[in-house]
Amino acid sequence: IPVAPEGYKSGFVGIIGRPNVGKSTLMNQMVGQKIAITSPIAQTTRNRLRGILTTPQAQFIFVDTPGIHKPQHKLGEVLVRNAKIAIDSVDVLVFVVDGAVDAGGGDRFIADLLNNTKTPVILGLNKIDQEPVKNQQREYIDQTYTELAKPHNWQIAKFSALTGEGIETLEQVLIDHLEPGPYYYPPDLVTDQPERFIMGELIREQILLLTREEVPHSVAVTIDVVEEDVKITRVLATIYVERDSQKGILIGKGGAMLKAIGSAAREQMQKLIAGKVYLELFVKVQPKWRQSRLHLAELGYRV
Ligand code: GDP
Ligand code: K
Ligand code: MG
Repeated sequence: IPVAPEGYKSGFVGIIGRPNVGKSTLMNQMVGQKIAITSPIAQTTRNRLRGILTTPQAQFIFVDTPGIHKPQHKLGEVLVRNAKIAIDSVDVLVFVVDGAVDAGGGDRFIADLLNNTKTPVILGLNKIDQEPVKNQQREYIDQTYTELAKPHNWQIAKFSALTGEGIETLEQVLIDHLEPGPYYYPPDLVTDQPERFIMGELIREQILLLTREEVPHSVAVTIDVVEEDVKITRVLATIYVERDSQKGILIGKGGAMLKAIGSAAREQMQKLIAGKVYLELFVKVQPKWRQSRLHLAELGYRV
């Protein structure tokens, strides 16, 4: 890693918020490349994922997180505990909210979590490109977020993570909160995750988008082979499900669903590697305990 120029700034930017407010979309927009998968489905993001933006002035390491919601069970408590750790371990936070709808209990729950942190918070009012839902007035919506921010003295930044509107301003606001520091990552790197991990995620994204709620979120994907040839990169991947019925849905009539998943994922992968991809998908049924081992391995644990 090269030595950063005199006065160079760097630091970690945590992206938090309710599910589906656009955290992963924001990270992709900031780094200028799709590294985190996004979908209208909650719990699309499973792991903490870092996205790196290196500009002549600063290096930002964005930390995308799974959405925070009020815990209804033990696993939820773990999520909240992890979120708290994430909150305290970054230099600045973007608390993303959905600007197409008024502030709700979910946002206030997170605001309360932020009560005791020393980390500076920017309230990121996202989706300004979108028409307000539920016939609400934009002025009214904005007012509810002004009130959310007020007791904490949070600065508000308005933007669209989807179109990029307002993103440069957000970048400026963030720079002001960074201290002088080194390059934490090589300047040309956009994520801390290996390409293989993102490839698996791109397949999982298409499964979420195309099968919707029919295949549970527990589906796991492994990338088994990546062979780079001069003209094409050959990728073999396995999708693990828990039941035969789920395998049936994934494969579809005459293999139509798997074909659709494969061709959409392949297109995304071609963008990722900027080259041609040949993708072959396999579907395997595996009982839950085997899957959870797989999942742990995916998260970097030794199993
Ligand atoms: P996350 O769960 O907070 O990571 O949210 P995602 O990034 O997965 O986005 C959830 C949904 O909101 C997806 O369908 C996105 O396309 C959509 N979305 C995110 N940002 C924007 C935005 O600025 N404008 C609009 N119209 N949609 C957005
Ligand atoms: K989502
Ligand atoms: Mg996400």
